[in-house]
Amino acid sequence: MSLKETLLRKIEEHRPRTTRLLKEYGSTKVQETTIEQVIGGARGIRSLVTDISYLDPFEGIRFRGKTIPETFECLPKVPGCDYPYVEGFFWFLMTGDVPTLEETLEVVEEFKKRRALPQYVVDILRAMPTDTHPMTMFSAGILAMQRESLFVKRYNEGMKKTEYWEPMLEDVLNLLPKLPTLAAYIYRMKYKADIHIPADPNLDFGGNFAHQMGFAKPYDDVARMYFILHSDHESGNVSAHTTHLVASALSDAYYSLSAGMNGLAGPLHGLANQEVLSWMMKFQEKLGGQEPTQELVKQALWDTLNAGQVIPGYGHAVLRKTDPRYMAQREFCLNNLPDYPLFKVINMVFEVAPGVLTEHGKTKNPWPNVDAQSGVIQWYYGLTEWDFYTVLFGIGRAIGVLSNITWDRALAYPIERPKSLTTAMLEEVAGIKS
Ligand code: AMX
Repeated sequence: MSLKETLLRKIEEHRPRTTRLLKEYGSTKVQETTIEQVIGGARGIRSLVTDISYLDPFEGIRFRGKTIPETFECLPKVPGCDYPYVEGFFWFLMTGDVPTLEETLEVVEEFKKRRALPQYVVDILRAMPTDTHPMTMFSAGILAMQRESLFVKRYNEGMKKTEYWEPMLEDVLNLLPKLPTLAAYIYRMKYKADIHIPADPNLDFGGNFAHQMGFAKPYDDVARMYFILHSDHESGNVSAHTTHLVASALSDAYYSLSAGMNGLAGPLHGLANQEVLSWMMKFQEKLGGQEPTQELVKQALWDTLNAGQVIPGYGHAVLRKTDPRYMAQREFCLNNLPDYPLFKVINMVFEVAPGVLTEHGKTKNPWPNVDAQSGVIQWYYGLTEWDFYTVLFGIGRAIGVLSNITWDRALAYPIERPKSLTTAMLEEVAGIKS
């Protein structure tokens, strides 16, 4: 069965569950909402549904019910490589089924056919000022391709609501394979003397990305690991939620993903991996050749906090323990770059920062998140232009959020519209007399 046929079967099985919940249990209470949640960025308000991933505060992420190690273990691997095909992972996120090698290779071939970047996108990128942030270029490149949307075409022709997911899937299948090509073009144009490397028809999503970026093995595995780890973190994070929100207006995949990427570009979200590296470099500069010690790391962390800044790569809105995505990357580092000095400093921060943050007393989670560990791997393999790191995150995140918006249309989730209150109304709820 093809991906689309499998998905159709899954969707038809799933629809009655959503319909039943709505019809028979629509007025059942999920939770009470507090003033703290209303003012505090909707933190913890249970108002989104996704079956693609679930984030437990203590265990961390599960993709379609599987932990990170289980996910890496179960999926078909690229021959001679340690990590699975991104294409197989995409099938898994979309359908909830672990694909066979044959099914995986079907997606690999489909993606190859669709990965070329239109010339007008190249022209747009080239027209942007050279100091434009790579995330701005990435988002603009995605948005520029909106004219290709089949969802818009079919919508304008008039289609039934139950069919919405089909052209959404088609848009997703056209857009996702172009993202590594778009990213590699931006990278080579900005940082590698504008010399570009043509795609290799024999390579998969991760392998071809490494090739077009100009990085030798095992960077292909780094890319596969990175994209899978960053793909999804349930629906409430800024990039996933934004993509879902924009798509809820029946905006197509291009509009929605571009918007999600703009949210990812913020320093409290995806840009944190760039901030971690920049913090590390400033710290090393301050050391002026001295060997880093726990005392010096502690002092630098306090200097950051006392300057009113956050420690990048630490804390999380949902997680209350070390992010398993951090641990998966740490394991990669222990296997591949155990003696690398920057990795050693990162480990020192890992030993010291939770204590400092606990003593500081503000953050609810003093443990590292995914971003604390990802930059060092890129740096080690020669990708030192940290402005680019969030683009890597963006390619990965697209796999999850594009799967989610396909399901959003399949299950006919409505336009999103939470209700707001005035401060005076909240004061009234609280019983405050003016
Ligand atoms: N360093 C210093 N202070 C921190 C902190 C950190 N790493 N993490 C949280 N705090 C502070 C908050 O700024 C807040 O202070 P305030 O009361 O003065 O406003 C207080 O602790 C309580 O915050 P919280 O409830 O623990 O976190 P949150 O849900 O509001 O925010 C996050 C979560 C990730 C934005 C925050 O922990 C942070 O800013 N971390 C550093 C940036 C970072 O690593 N972001 C990446 C997150 C993962 C991702 O999305 N890629």
